[in-house]
Amino acid sequence: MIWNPENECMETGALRRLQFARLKNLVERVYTNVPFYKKKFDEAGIRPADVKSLEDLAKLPFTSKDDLRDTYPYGLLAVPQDEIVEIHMSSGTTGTPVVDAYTQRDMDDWAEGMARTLSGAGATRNDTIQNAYGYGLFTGGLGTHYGAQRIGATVIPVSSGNTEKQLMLMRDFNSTLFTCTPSYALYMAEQARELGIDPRGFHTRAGCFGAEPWSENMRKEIEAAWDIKAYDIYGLTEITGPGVAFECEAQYGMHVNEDLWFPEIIDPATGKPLPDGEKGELVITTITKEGTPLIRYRTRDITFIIPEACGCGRTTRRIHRLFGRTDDLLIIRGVNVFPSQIEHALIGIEGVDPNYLIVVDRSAQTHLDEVELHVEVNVAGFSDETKDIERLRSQIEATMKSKLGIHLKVKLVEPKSIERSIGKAKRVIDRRKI
Ligand code: DLL
Repeated sequence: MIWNPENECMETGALRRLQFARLKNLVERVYTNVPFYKKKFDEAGIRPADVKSLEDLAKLPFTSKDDLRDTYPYGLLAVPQDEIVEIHMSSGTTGTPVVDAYTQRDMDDWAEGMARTLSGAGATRNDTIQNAYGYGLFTGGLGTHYGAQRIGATVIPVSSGNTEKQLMLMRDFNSTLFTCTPSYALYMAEQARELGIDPRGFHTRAGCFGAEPWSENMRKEIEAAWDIKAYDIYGLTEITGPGVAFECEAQYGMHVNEDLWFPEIIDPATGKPLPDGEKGELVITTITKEGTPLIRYRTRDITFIIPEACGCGRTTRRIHRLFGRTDDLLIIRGVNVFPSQIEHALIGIEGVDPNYLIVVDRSAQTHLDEVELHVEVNVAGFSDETKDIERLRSQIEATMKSKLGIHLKVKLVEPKSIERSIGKAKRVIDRRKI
């Protein structure tokens, strides 16, 4: 279902004109109201009047996560504080958190983005949406909540965790859609089976999963475990939250709500814009945002814009499933590896589950980086025989060598011993002290 055909299916020329008008307005607002932007523009020798077309966006300076941290908490406000109705913050495991402040219009745009997202997964007012993203400062819980309310569905605000309760609610209220991180969707299915419940027996028919990297193979696993359609959804705190981009029934690429959030792809090394179809870093400009607008925000997420039009009727451009983040890139003895590539290589190896942990350390003797890949054996692959374990271990090492071109030391661990997460899964432990 298309929530807002007028905006989502707009003729491309009209969409570009709308985006340009919004961009022009944004540039003037931030130049006048935010000293941080005035300084940045002045240093770059740019005046708002120099932005004469959408292409001129490329002349504007980038904004980075460090800029957000340096201006914590309210340095990027573009409106008087009494217009702010809500704030959210990144989970920020490292350093100062980043803040997003919303006016009422920003809240409306967010609900709109999430209404489109849930509709993309087939949701209507007749659905019961069980929302297992965490509520609070994290944007997943409340963002999904606002979108579900906008479409008039019944929302169950259960938040993350408490798996047995999740299953009980799913059964008693016949939840038709559910939302959580993809890793938690798999974990919930695993827990259900352990309790003797077949997760395929619920009324659920779809789920919207995001907030962390996942793969096509993980989609297949979730779909099979629950007998549902699993849709990829994308967003980030700095740019409002979930609802920035979402998959439609084609399940290939996520439509960016680009009348609200304008996407570009750049070469992360040079900062130069790349044409559609080329992989690089996603950069977003919040063209309608009032509270904390961002110009050319470097998301550090790697993807490309799918050049072909989608068969669903939406004209908004799609980004490919994310490949990883520029800052998650592990450089192991000079070879670039993303955790998602390791996950991908693991799928299809019999006897193991794609539950893994990458432990990076630096040898005190050789000063070289050493990577140990912990892989969970599944019940079928579990054996007391040392030779069986050894065979599986060398098979994984050989697969990694052939698919990634590097030697990774593999350690097999017992079924269900890698910690499960109710939110974003932690896949990398970096013990290097550099
Ligand atoms: O994770 C917002 C969100 C909530 C998105 C619920 C989707 C669903 P942050 O905590 O600020 O916000 O983390 C944003 O998570 O820059 C990506 O690196 C990653 N991420 C989000 N969605 C996806 C996805 C929320 N579908 C960061 N695939 C982003 C891969 C994702 N990575």
